[in-house]
Amino acid sequence: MSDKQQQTTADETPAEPGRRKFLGSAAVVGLAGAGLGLAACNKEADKAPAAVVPGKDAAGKTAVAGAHASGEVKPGQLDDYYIMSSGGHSGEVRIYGAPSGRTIKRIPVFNIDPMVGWGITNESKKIIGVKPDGNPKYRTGDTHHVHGSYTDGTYDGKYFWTNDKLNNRLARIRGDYMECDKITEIPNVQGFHGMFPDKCDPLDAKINHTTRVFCGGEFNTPFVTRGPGVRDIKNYASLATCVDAETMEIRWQLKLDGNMDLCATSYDGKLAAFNQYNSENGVILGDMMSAERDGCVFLNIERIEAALKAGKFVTLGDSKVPVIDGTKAANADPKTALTCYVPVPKNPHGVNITPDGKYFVCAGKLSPTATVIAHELVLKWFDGGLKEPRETVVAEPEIGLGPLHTGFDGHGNAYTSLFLDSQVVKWNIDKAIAQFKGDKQAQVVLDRIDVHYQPGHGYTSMGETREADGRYFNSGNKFSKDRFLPVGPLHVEAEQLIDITGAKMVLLHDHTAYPEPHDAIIVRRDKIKTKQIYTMDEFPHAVKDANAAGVERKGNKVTVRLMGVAPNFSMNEFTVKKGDEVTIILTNHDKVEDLAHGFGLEQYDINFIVNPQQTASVTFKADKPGMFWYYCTHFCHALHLEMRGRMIVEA
Ligand code: K7E
Ligand code: CUA
Ligand code: CA
Repeated sequence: MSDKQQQTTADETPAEPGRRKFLGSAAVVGLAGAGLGLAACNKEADKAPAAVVPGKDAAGKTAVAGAHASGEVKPGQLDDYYIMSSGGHSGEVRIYGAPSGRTIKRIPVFNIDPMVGWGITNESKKIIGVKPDGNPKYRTGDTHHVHGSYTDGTYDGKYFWTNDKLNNRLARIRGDYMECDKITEIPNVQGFHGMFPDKCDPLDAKINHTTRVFCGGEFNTPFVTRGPGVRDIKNYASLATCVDAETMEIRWQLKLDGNMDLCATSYDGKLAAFNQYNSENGVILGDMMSAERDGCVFLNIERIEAALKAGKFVTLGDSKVPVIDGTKAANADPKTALTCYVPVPKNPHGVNITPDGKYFVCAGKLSPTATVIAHELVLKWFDGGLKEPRETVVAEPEIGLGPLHTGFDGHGNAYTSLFLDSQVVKWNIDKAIAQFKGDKQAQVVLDRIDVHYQPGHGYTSMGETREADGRYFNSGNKFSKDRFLPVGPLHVEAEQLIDITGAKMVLLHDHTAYPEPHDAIIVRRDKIKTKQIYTMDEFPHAVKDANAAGVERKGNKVTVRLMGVAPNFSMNEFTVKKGDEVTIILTNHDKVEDLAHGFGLEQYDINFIVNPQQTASVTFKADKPGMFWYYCTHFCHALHLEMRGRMIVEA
């Protein structure tokens, strides 16, 4: 940590955003107080981290500045948390370790990845979908959010979902193999942005786990009219979509006024909230910024499901998805309304729910405020107990410029990224509510820390669960100039891990992220249970033994069944004819963890791997005659280079 950083972590007048006076570092250490914050943390750094249960200290209490408090994870040690991160327009999902910031995995989802063969193997193409020519239907995507499945209000490690803003798809990642297993294309929308799984079922008290995933449409798009009417914005609307978590089929869509940006769901399953920055329904920037207030719209899930059951929906174009009317005009009576539109200052970005389930926090973006909306008051509005939706607002503190996303520590504090201020601000929710009620003495803002630079998303360890533990806040910064070695025009993104165990936030370290992550979640490591070896039976087409292996011809379709056992393929040579459609099926017979084989076929643009006990296949046209080596691309053995064979294509 530089001296500059120490000096800029403190703010003499935290309640006044925009006016900052900096204390000397000595004063900061003094302020840190009672064994927490800077002084304590630096001391902790000198000790070797003790073995602890993740999230607990050695005595089993919720950890404060415990293992790895310095952010250092020594060689051979494991991280305490998984950071499941979006990859932005790389189209992938990444896994980092926290606190180290080490990249542990990149999961191809909407992109093409030659390393694992995503978009190249038949199995992955089946998930992505193919065009008539057999190529993947899409090659690109734009992931912004990753959220996990819940049981009892916390992660169960079963699934993770991510959105594709570009081609409007929802993808699911299996928590056991950490691989994408399903992708659903969402009809009738553009700019599918915010996404959040529900946490339990409001219709069935016995279901305390995720059964639905809510997806927002950020861009208003032509709703009914196709053809010349597509230019007329009077025909535009946005749709929220509900996807079944298990089947990944679409259950319903809901037509809304304005647009949807981010999403959060309540812990009781009753509400899903979307912040809206374009209540104006504009198509140019000036129009989208014209209103002083936009909104946060709440969906009453129970009532929407009832409307669906009662057949109160239409369908659009070729799509069979039921579309229900959630517009303001159709939902004026609170007692029957499906939706509640709460006015929130100018172009808000981000909506998050507190770990106790009581409050939704919607950040202002163009307003220096965060709006706190009480969950029970939204329900009260739906019961007819409030006159105006705005009466659900219980606080609206000024916290700084360009507030975007908020994380929580489980101790009543919120941490909001301030894009324009290049800071993260820590503020207290109860104090903000007291201030809103008129308590002028209430000290709402507790701390600020500079980040480098311009943070977008920020999120806390377990902060989206009832088990928020207040250990780390990760700031996903959008600009990194001068933070890393210059590498030409394209800059890497700067992720900064902040210790939030003390009264003052402490920057632990910078780590890099290839452009360009948005949201992520920090999941305690015991929540995730992965399998490192597949079961051969999971693959119906597995090449199980020597009898199954070999070459089979049916007309001009040739199937080549191969086994891989380090350092050999089961065949050193096979012959096909020019013009044949060749399918190669490869099963990895090694059972040793970490022993993958690859299959690269020279000049045929084929490249994929098989993990232990996995089967994968490719299909291609043998359109070039000659001899082509196939070789193992993944280092597997001392004789890995020798693991190869020849494909002869006869003219
Ligand atoms: Cu980048 Cu969540 Cu798409 Cu905010 S979003 S920063
Ligand atoms: Cu098998 Cu390298
Ligand atoms: Ca607006």
